[in-house]
Amino acid sequence: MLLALFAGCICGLVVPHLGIDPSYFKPLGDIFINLIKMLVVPLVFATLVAGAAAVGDVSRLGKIAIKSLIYYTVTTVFAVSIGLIVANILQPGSGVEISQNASNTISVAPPSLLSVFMGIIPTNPVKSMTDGNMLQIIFFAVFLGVAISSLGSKHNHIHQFFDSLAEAMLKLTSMVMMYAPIGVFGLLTYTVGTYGAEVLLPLLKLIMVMFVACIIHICIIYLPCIKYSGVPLKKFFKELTSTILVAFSSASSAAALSSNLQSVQRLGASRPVSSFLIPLGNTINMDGTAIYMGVCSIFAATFFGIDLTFDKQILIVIIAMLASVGTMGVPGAGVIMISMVFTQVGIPLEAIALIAGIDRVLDMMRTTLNVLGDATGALTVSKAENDMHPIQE
Ligand code: DAS
Repeated sequence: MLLALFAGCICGLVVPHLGIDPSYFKPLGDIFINLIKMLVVPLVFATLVAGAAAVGDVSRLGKIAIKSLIYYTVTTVFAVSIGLIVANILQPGSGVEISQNASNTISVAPPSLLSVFMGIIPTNPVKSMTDGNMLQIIFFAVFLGVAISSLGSKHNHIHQFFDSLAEAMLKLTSMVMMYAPIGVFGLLTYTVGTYGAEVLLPLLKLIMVMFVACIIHICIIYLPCIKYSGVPLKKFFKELTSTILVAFSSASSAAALSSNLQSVQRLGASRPVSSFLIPLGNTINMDGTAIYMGVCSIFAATFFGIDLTFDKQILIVIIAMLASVGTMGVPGAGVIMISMVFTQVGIPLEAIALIAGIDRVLDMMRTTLNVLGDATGALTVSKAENDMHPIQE
């Protein structure tokens, strides 16, 4: 993907001097954008129904589930908010402004926050899916998942169907991501060839802003939680070194799941709590992805000259929190899900192509934060349950 980024930049700088119109390359990118649009609705629906059915009837899962969901909600809201605040201060997309009509983008006029809350309950779930109304899709998927889990073992086949559908959508996502380098090459050749090389400077700033936001989140949220759990900081990061390296290098929190589970149990988290929270957190707790969605929303809006009012930024917190719940722990999942956030607040999806070129770097950072959040959550809830064991040396 990074090679596609550099190839697209070089090609974008060269083709205008050869008398070639850069817009000849745009269809390569439009195919990528349309493939992403194709994935979002079925991927979110299937993974959320399967995820909600896995969590099951919250009353049955008792205090652990409620404490876990409170921890995940609070830390994810903080994550998006930190991403938005840092990006508003550092302005990663400033320097080059492409007005929407110039980029021929199709943008959705964002609804007001009140109409979003009033409209979250779908009157026709099928219409919600054909309209791509992500909040209504998420609302219906979560309720359907909990309903499926309450049907009991007699209807396990329904749960298995949605699990299989979620797996199939994951496979389709990885197939679409195989085309991504071509799409990124086409869109970057068109973008750089049309707007010039200065369009790339904000990308480097975007990586820096993401890094700063992640460090702030660790210091403000995770360090106090680790201290509360009674685990020494040095021991925590030493024990999680292998998990961090797996997450950073693979950009997949699913790949780091088993290492993360072993690490938190060695750090004293109880088996019942850790074996519930780590897999659940791996599925629905993605603080790094939430930060990424906040930071990239400000980057894309600034880049395309869109004014994100306070109302719209509150909407981004809600959508990004829900979108991060639906993001799977595989490479590149976040760049697909961010289209939900962009669509809902009127940011052109073409911004995804710019971000996709450096997404691997952003993915490595956000995935590392995702697994750190899962480990911290398991230790925090274990401590809250008074169920911590001695640290294994
Ligand atoms: N790479 C995903 C993960 O494994 C996160 C993302 O793409 O946002 O957690």
